[in-house]
Amino acid sequence: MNILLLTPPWSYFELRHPKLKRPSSLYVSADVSGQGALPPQGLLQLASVLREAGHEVSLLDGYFKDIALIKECAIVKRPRIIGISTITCLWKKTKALLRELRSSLPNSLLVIGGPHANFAKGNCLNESPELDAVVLGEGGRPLLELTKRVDYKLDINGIQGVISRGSSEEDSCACLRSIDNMDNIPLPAYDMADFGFYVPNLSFFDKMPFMHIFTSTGCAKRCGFCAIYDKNPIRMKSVSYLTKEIEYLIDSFGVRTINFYDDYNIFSHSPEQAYLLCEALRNLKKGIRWSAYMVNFDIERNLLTEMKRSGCFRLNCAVESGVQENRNRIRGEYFPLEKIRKKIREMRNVGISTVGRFQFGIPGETFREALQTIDFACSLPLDYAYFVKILLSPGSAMFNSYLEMGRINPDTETWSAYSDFFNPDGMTRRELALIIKRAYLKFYQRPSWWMKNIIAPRERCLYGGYLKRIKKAS
Ligand code: B12
Repeated sequence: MNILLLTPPWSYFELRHPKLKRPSSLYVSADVSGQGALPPQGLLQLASVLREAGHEVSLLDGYFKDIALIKECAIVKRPRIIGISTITCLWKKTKALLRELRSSLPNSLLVIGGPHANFAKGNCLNESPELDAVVLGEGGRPLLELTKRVDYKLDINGIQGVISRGSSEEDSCACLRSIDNMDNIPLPAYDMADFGFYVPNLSFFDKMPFMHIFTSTGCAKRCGFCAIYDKNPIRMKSVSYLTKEIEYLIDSFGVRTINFYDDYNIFSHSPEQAYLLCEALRNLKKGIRWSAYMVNFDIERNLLTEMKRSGCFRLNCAVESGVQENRNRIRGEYFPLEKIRKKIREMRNVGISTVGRFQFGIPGETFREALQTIDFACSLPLDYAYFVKILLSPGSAMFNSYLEMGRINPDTETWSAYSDFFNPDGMTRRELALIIKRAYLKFYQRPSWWMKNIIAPRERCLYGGYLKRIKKAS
């Protein structure tokens, strides 16, 4: 069967300035330089599952494209099923896309999945009359079942994990977990990603080409701001699977740098497996460079040394807050701040550079506490830091608590990508905006930081490479 997988049209510019006119493509450079744009891993995974089952799959990422172009591609392909991966801040755009697709392809089955589907569930069908079904949770198995039913012209109602016009939300939501063993799913369809088009965030940037990869699905943590892995336990890819995936990326696409993108990944979850992965990466002898997110600071120095030896150049550390109580609230665990300091020092001592992530606007956090966090960030031996308004994903505990306090407008269309939609309870919105500016100024204005990072020859060469890469993408 002919299936088209899409993301709605998007760019960071439009997400930041929804009322302004779409910029010209010259803007791509400015656009990606902030956050980086990466191929949609969810769709790459679904594409490989569908292809393995014998379907003909095409993939189109809406990054820097418009509805007209996407519609044109869809008309050329005439797919039987169109699957769209969407997030809450792009739901309005997705509805407009669905309208256009329906008008020109009346016989295609229109399906959505991804974070917004999991959050809004059956409401998506109420809000978009053109939509046929909403796939919840891990999409592979339900989507395969859906294609089978369409193939055999059977009723699509009553599929586990799929809400359709004729099946109730309760029946469909019983199980959102469709992957039992990560090793049983085929490698993501990396051949469908345009390696020349995407640029990673500066904090993962090194030698190009680059790809981000996931070591797991689900999560073992329950962080207050995240709703994604709400009901699903963690399932890890095995070391041999990961090694095969990385080797495939290197051999087939010339990849030289990877980032382990899951927040809570193999290095946080399973030190034994992490040692084995480092050994396997070293044995590959392909000189791969890698970075990772680091959530768990209870990591042995020996493992850090092994990580460095296997190519790790940077760890992106989720410090979150410099006030112990607020950190505990966000992470749902107690880990002493002073131990975090010690671990970051160890990372640097073994030669891994570090980025600290800090979030402001945690429920109850005061302006004075936020200032304490800035001081804490500046006192850590970090190479870089980034400071954001807490990235509340719709449906998370902290999001719901702000909603209950009446501090979030219940109209979903006002929920922007940059957490501009909530009024914090411990400080004013103005103070929250001010604190972010102040944090960046204070962290990056220190002469010691400039001496270390800008004047050092290796970093100078890295920034130069990054600017060149962005220019090429545009
Ligand atoms: C990687 C990532 C990015 C990358 C790549 C995004 C991309 N195009 O895929 C970059 C850096 C570009 C990015 C940018 C942004 N991101 Co982002 N990103 C993530 C992250 C960390 C992982 C997503 C991922 O690849 N997961 C791995 C894959 C395998 O899983 P998956 O995508 O969930 O897909 C599975 C299922 O969801 C389902 N599925 C997904 N799509 C579909 C479609 C169909 C048809 C079906 C049947 C099933 C299905 O099946 C898949 C396989 O099991 C998530 C957080 C998270 N932990 O999920 C945030 C997240 C998705 N991002 C988010 C946001 C807000 C953004 C930005 C707006 C920037 C920002 N302010 O943070 C932009 C918007 C860009 C965009 N259009 O997506 C939010 C979305 C919140 C929401 N509910 O709407 C999340 C959830 C983070 C958060 N704050 O909670 N992001």
